[in-house]
Amino acid sequence: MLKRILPATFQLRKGVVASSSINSRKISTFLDSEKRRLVIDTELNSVKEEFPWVWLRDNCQCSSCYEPLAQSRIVNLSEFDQKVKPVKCQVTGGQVEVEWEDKHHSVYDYSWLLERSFRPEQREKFSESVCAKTVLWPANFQENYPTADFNSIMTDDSALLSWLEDLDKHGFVLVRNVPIKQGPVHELQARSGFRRLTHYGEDYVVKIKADPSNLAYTHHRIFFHTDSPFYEHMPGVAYLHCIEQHQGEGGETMLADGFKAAAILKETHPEKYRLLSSESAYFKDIGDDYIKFNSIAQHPPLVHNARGELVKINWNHFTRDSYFDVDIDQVEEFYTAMRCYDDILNDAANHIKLKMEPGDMVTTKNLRVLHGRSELKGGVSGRHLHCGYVDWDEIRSTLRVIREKLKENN
Ligand code: NM2
Ligand code: OGA
Ligand code: ZN
Ligand code: ZN
Repeated sequence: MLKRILPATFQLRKGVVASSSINSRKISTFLDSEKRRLVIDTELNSVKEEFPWVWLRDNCQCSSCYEPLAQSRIVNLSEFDQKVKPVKCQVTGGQVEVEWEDKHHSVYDYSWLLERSFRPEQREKFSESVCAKTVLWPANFQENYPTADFNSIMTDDSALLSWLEDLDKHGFVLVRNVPIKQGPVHELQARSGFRRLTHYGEDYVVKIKADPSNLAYTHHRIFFHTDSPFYEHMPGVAYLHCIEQHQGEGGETMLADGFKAAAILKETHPEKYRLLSSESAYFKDIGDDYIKFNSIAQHPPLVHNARGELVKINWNHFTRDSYFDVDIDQVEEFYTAMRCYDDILNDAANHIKLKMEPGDMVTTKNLRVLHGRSELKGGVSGRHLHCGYVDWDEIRSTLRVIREKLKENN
């Protein structure tokens, strides 16, 4: 059952399980009727493990409750009494057996239970295995940003893993030595997940176009932004492959760590941070490209998850709508807060700048890192990027698949 890399403390415990200590009853269990929990007490570790009865019953692994091939629960919440009580429990041969008052019988691997410990430290470890802790860009990021080699990513699973881990940790990796033609974006999308379709198509070309459907297709500068906040579900990673660069001045890529800028805002202007987290703007995109589109979504600029962690930035002045669903008394404060965050992004200490060369590909986690482009001076340009997106869920999934694959091969 146990497939993940286990934290050190856990391996110790697994060792205990594998030994005869369970059979020699060094591990005791008891039923705490007041708290309605199964308590497991090991002699070797003073820490008690406690499991709520309702959770144990909900996670019974027997064939009437769980389908192992589909790894799915097959009993509905309505199909067991949430107040059901165990009448007996015992630990034998690495397993914890529970007999319930309704005659149901459950068996859990001891190690399986410990992995799912409710202790905050264990929950934190699991949470970090689901999503890497963000590493904010250090002051010298301009000189030290992560890079990856296209060919290595395509042919070597450890190189693929490093690229995706860097993307997970830092939100930006410059991929180098990419063949200078349209195509490699598709190869990298397929290697890391699959294409995310948007109303600009399953890929898109950034060039100066005669009939631009987006500001990106003009010579104008594009200030710091995350792509497509006009969607409820924005694309997770943007792949921007340079096939031809602007010959004159401009066309540089600017990148800013939106989470770092937010941390600075929180520290220096907590009220403004709160406002950008609790009030929303509309973002809209109307036009005709891959399909005729009229997209509109409402988001706070700073989005947090149920753990209170910042998880997503919605920042795009060129698609921010003029409709504004904020109490009229808060409008000025909202603008001041936006301006303050934007100033932090624009502070040279908080962003990096690079002018891609043909064969470079910017890969950027769109939920966290803001990108921009300086004006294509002169207005006429052969600059040509081939671009695409992959959803962040697919990147996280591929990360885990490749980790497992590399572990199995070792
Ligand atoms: N493009 C480049 O949010 C945006 O408008 C970003 C998206 C047109 C696919 C640009
Ligand atoms: C975009 C974009 C940057 C560039 O296409 O979304 O931001 O360098 N382009 O042209
Ligand atoms: Zn069962
Ligand atoms: Zn963009």
